[in-house]
Amino acid sequence: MATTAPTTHAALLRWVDETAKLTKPDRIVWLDGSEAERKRLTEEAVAAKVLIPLDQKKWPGCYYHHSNPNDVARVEHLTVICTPTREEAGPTNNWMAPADAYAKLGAIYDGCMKGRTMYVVPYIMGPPTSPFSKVGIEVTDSVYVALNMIIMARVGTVALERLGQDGEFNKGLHAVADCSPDRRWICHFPQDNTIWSVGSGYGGNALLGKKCLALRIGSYLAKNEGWLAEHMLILEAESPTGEVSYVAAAFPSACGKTNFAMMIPPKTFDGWKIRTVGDDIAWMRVGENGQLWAVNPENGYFGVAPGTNRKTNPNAMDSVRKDSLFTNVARTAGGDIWWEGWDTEAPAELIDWKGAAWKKGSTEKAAHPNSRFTAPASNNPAISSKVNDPAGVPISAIIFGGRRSTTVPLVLEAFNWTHGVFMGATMGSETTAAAVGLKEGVRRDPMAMLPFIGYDAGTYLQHWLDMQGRIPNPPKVYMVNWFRKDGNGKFMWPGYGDNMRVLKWILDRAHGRVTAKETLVGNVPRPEDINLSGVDLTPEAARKVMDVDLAEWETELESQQEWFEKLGKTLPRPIALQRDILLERVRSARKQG
Ligand code: SAT
Ligand code: MN
Repeated sequence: MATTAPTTHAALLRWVDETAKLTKPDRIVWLDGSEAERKRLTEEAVAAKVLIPLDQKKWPGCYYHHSNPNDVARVEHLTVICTPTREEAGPTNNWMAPADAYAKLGAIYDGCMKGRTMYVVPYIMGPPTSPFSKVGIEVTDSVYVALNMIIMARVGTVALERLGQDGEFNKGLHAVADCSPDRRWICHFPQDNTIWSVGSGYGGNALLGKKCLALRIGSYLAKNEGWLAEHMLILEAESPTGEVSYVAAAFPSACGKTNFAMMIPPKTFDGWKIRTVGDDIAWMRVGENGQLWAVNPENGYFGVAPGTNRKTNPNAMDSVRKDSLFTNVARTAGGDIWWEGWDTEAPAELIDWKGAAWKKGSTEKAAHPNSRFTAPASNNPAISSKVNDPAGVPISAIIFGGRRSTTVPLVLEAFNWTHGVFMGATMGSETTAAAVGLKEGVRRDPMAMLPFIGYDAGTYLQHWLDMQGRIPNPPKVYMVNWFRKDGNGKFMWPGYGDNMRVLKWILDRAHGRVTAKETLVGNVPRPEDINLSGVDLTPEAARKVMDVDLAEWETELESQQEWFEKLGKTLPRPIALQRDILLERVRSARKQG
């Protein structure tokens, strides 16, 4: 931690100086990423009542944070792509002209750090020695944000060293300022490699390396440089014979990415090991053998707490045992924590996420549905040994998944790359608590990237199509759905560890070991090729959860029209044609009965 700049990078010094002139902090502190610094910042945060220590015997190095109750999730309606033209941002993003955005936010930043400390957080997204990695500098007025960044990215001297005298860096200006929803904006300037975020301290809005750099700015860079920046977990699967494979999987926020990335296989899969490379973001480039190689740009997990327990995700529970931060979960006066979906029932009394007394039996939730843990990846007992490999890991399969109570079967394999891109482009999901102010129901969420594509969505889909020409050895593409419900509104598939059964089939297919059955909308497993022994499922339910119902698919494909119209004239023609072909075939099959 230093109050004089530990760098001679002229452009960086100039930018920090300009930022300080605008925000007028009392003190500037540069982070070095040391253990001593983390301790000191934590003590400062406790003294300022930003953090509350948990019981240090039970939760060593763990602290609690209540956010402002008005600031608990991403704010898509206030998230803006600031490109010279509206067309570059496209129909799915909010847009502001760069000059207007700089002026509007500049007025809010003006003097907003008076009386406060400005933390300068140099960070690397990606393994420190990887050519894939990117350096960012986040300037923030929030010690809570600085401490989260220390967990989520590689922070401090390591980043300044990588930057050298004149390296390229993302300029991220963040201020919680007065945390007013009326003065809250998350603005991205892809052409300037700049992010301006104000008025929120929440993860996806404030930890600028995550959604803002690794996905929104990242996707823009990826299109220009010929790679993919995606909202995907990366997992490693080792079979009992020692075969190691990697898959990348996209699910919208709060649909179980962290659980899938840390899955424990069921008993009948004795000898299988699942390890985590990443739980939220994948940067993928063409590498050796013409395969797609992925790195996880992050260094920690910012996971949804409710529903996480020793049964659903023991590796996550182990990951949060020490040196972790908890935001908006429930706590006890004695420094313990609890949330809905914990292993045991709620204690008689809690302090709820707003800081109010809570009694067992209350109809209010004790933890916020989007309450989070921030945990160092190195705490995960199932971490892959490849997380710091500069080359990344070779991807055998890409999986797209949504939260759908009907229509989408447990697993569906794409016929080819274009069909796979179509599957990703038309992914739908029922809304969750990870973002505020969304209409209930199915929203189309291409590649789970709707809130994160930093440019025009149709152009993004074209980029996906174009990648085929760059990947000599492409992964196979799948769609999965763990969330199908029966006639009584009950989930049919047990999910969690049992998702291994689906993953095993995907790996068998990816390695060319089993055949599949072709349906009109994609390939599905033959019953003998998917191991359902020991799963809590009647044969009838097993059939239903994997069923392709053509009447439902006709409705599904018809309903995609509205989404395609929204995408407008940059929607790639091959994607529109995919839909036409599928719809024609489904209609004629239904006519024939
Ligand atoms: O809230 S975050 O954007 O950080 C996490 C998520 O929604 O995926
Ligand atoms: Mn996410």
